[in-house]
Formats: sequence, structure tokens, C-alpha cells
Amino acid sequence: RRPALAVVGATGAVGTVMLQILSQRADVWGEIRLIASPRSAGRKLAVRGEEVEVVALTEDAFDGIDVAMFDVPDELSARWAPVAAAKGAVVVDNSGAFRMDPEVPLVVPEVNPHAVRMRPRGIVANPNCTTLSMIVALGALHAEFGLRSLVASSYQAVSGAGRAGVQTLRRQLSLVSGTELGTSPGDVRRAVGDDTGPFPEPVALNVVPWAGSLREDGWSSEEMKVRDESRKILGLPHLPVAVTCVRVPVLTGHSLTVHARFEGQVTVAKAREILATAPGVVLYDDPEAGEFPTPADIVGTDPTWVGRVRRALDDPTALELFVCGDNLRKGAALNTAQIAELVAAELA
Ligand code: 2RA
Repeated sequence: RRPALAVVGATGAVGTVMLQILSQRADVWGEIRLIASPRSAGRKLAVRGEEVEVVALTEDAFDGIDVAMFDVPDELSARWAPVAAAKGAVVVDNSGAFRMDPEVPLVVPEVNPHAVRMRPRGIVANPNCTTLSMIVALGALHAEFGLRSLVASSYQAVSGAGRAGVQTLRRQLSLVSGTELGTSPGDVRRAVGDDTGPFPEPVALNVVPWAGSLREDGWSSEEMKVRDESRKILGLPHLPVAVTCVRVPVLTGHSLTVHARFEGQVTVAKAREILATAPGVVLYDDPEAGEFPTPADIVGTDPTWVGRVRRALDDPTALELFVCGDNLRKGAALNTAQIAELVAAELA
């Protein structure tokens, strides 16, 4: 019998991409059951070329399910993932509820696939999309050079904040396009009004140095996620990490600039060789031809794209990189599906 899969949160921004990905990848699943809030129950969604009716999230919805992929808010995961696990399903959870639980592995199949087997709670966590947009490339470099410290800045797309983020940018763009706005202080803010959606400031014609909620000493939750999750995935619990997370007016595709310092001297030639051959990474880096990845070009693709590879001018042990990835695919749905496939291979 092929394992039965549940997709919990099937109607959300990531859930929608999950269904596309399940239709595109080698099909290892028997039944695929779609689960969402009672409000969405009865809707029909296409997966693997068939219309499947969405069922409401209840305990019974997990009957006969082997693997359950969750993409719902933290509170819902915290409540329902243990319910699904108690019913015998292995949960692959894309919320923040379990990522730092020592009894829950945090898995990136290209970096730490072995960790998926150590899951005493029956739950495996999927990292945050910002961590995921960088960690495959960073993990490949770490495997060769040994990472010593990390400084990163993110350029995060609005779809990281779900459908509300996308609607907010589209609405704001419609209010500012074709105008002379962006030339005097506060003119964009007045044009888009007080409702800035999930963002603290207008995001159209702007950059917003904030993602998530306030943590201690002025750090944002998103910055703490990148730090804590990178440490856990790489198995480097004391890695010095400094991150600044920034929202930019891009619909989909998170980017980061990375300053990574390693144990010994590095060369760009070796770094390029590693990145050009690492699974899940595409090196697209030709400064003479003006070639480097941008979110507008990589949206809808699976790999982590890397460009602008340089050795730090003042530190021969450090590299500078620009990385880009689709935050809804590798940043969320694809990595979740890859983890689910690792579990399915165990069950086969
Ligand atoms: C964001 N990383 O981009 C968050 C979503 N998980 O807002």
C-alpha cells in the first residue's frame, strides 16, 4: 500500500503551492486528503489532475493517514500536530511551533537528511522560509570549509506573509503607480493609508527593516529564527550569527546577502566548484556578463540560486554571496514535500 498523505492548510498561500508541487513531483502517495478550516470544507481543489474535496480539520480527518504536511498558523499546529501524531501519522510541520523543540528534528534534505529519523514526538519541523532560502548553499560550503560565523541581511518578498501580504502589496502598488509619489517625506504613506496589512509600514516604493514580532533587545522574531534554525540545522549550537531581516516590494522570492567566515582560508574557485555541484543549488554568477540571480527571474523555480561570489577583501577566510530562492517552494512547500518523501521512503 502506498502511504496516505494529508495536506493540512490546503487552501493557504503555501498550501496552494503544495498542491502544485504534489502534481509535479514523482508520485509516491496513495490517497491525498486535503484538510482545512471548517470554513473551507466542501471546496474542491485540483491535485494530481483530479478534483479533491476539502474536509474540515477534526481528529477523524487523520484516520488512515501516514504522513500529514501542515501549513497553518503556529497555534493551530501546536494544537493539531500532536493530535495527528497520536493517530499514527508522521507530521511534517511548517509552523514555528516545534522548530526549536529538542525532540523535533528540523530538516533540510540536502543538508541534514539523517535527522528525519530521530523524531520521538512523531513530528518533523520544516524551517522558516528565510532560513531555507540560504541554508542549502551555506550547508554545502560548511561541509567543505567549516563555518565559523555568519552575517546576513534578507530581502523578503511579501508572500512570506501569506495571501494578506500579496494583497497588501498589490493594493498599494495600484495606489502609487503612475503617480509622482516617492519624492517627498510621507507621500507614499499618505497615499496608501493607515491599513498597511501585515507590515508595519508601506511596502510599495519602500523597504521595511522588519519581519515578524518583537523579541528581546530590539531583535525581530524572524531574525531570531534565522539564527536559531541555522544553528540547529548545521549542528553548530554556538555559531555566531547576526541577521537583519528586511521586507521589499517583491511578490515572491526571498533573497539574502551572506557574509560567511570559515575555519581557514577560502578561494572563490573552490567555493564556485562546491556551489556548482551541490544538489539543489544553481550557481549563476558571471560578473563580466552582468549575470546574477534576481527574485523576478527565479520565482517559480526549485533551487537556491547563488551569485556575486567574492572573497572578503579584508578576511581571506570569508566569502560574500547573494542567494535567492522561491520562498513558497523551497522556502516552504517543496522542502515540506521533500521531507514527507523521505518519510514515505522509510514506510515503503
Ligand atoms: C516571512 N518568513 O517571510 C516569514 C514567513 N514564514 O514573513
